[in-house]
Amino acid sequence: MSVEKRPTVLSGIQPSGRLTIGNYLGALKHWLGLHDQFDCYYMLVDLHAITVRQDPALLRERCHEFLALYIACGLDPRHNVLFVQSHVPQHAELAWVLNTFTQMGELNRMTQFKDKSAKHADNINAGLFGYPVLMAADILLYQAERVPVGDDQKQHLELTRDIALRFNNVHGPVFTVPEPMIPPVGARIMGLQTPTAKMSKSGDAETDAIYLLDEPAVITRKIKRAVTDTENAIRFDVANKPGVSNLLSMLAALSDETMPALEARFDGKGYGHLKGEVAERVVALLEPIQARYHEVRAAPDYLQQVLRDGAARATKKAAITLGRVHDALGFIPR
Ligand code: ATP
Ligand code: LTN
Repeated sequence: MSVEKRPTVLSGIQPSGRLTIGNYLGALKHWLGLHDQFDCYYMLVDLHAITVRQDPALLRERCHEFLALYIACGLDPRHNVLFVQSHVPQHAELAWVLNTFTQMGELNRMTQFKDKSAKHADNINAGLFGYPVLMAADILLYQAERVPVGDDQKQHLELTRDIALRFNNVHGPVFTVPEPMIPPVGARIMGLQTPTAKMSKSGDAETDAIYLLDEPAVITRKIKRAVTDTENAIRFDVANKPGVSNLLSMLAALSDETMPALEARFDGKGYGHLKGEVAERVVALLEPIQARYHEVRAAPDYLQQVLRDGAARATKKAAITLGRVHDALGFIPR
């Protein structure tokens, strides 16, 4: 296959809070290695992050931190386009157009909107409501075939597909209709203290999440204190044993062992055993990532160069699609 004809993959993470093991197992991990088959675009979605109020200095700091973590996790900027959403003005421009192809009723049904507006009741802004339209613009601008995300983004992906099909029905085949790539295990890691709710990077409870930059001793302590149940039987049963099932899911995602194999291996063992093994695996995964992170983070000029290159490469592709969209709509060419 010639290099120009390779299909495109795109994904993004909001630079809010701190990256968690959930973000890694549900999304980031699956971005690695795709560049062999796809043209890969990975973003820091700062335009999305400001739908919740952010401290400006902290937002800037986090963008650098997340970029360094992308690289430390194994995303090589020579093989992946790494960029910041706000550096490519076409995202906001296409979102405006796609707003006119999205119904209020569709946006009203989005569970992330419902969750976030309950959490930020004092600031239910129009950006929060239109969030999925901007996400559709992110994806459709690059004609992405595949979008590797965690389970919580499935509904947004379905809406993106509907918007693309609707535009194409009116104006001809301008957009590629994307497919989600949701991993079979690890797509929904739950909180350690509240295993009935998704582990979140901007949650309030420090002990609910494992952050990629947590010290090994902190990781081990958090896992040892994770909520389980009183039955003392290790089996995967989300409805009745959410805490134990979450630990098993993490282990399955970390070890590539199947759930039946894990259940058999832990048959008759105690929760302490399971927690010990999960902690060991998480620490072994994160130690080299953290070491590499500190190296990369200490090279601000390099990070700046990565972002400059990424923005230039992304803009090139985005401008082509936006030109086609404007042409299809009947806008006079500049
Ligand atoms: P926030 O808490 O700040 O809203 P988040 O932790 O949900 O953020 P996002 O930036 O919304 O993180 O998501 C980045 C990627 O990580 C998405 O692909 C999302 O599906 C995935 N992801 C987020 N949380 C989890 C989780 N607990 N388990 C698996 N994947 C997750
Ligand atoms: N909405 C996503 C982040 C996101 C994204 C995207 C993911 C914004 N644009 C494009 C994949 C593709 C989230 O909240 N996790």
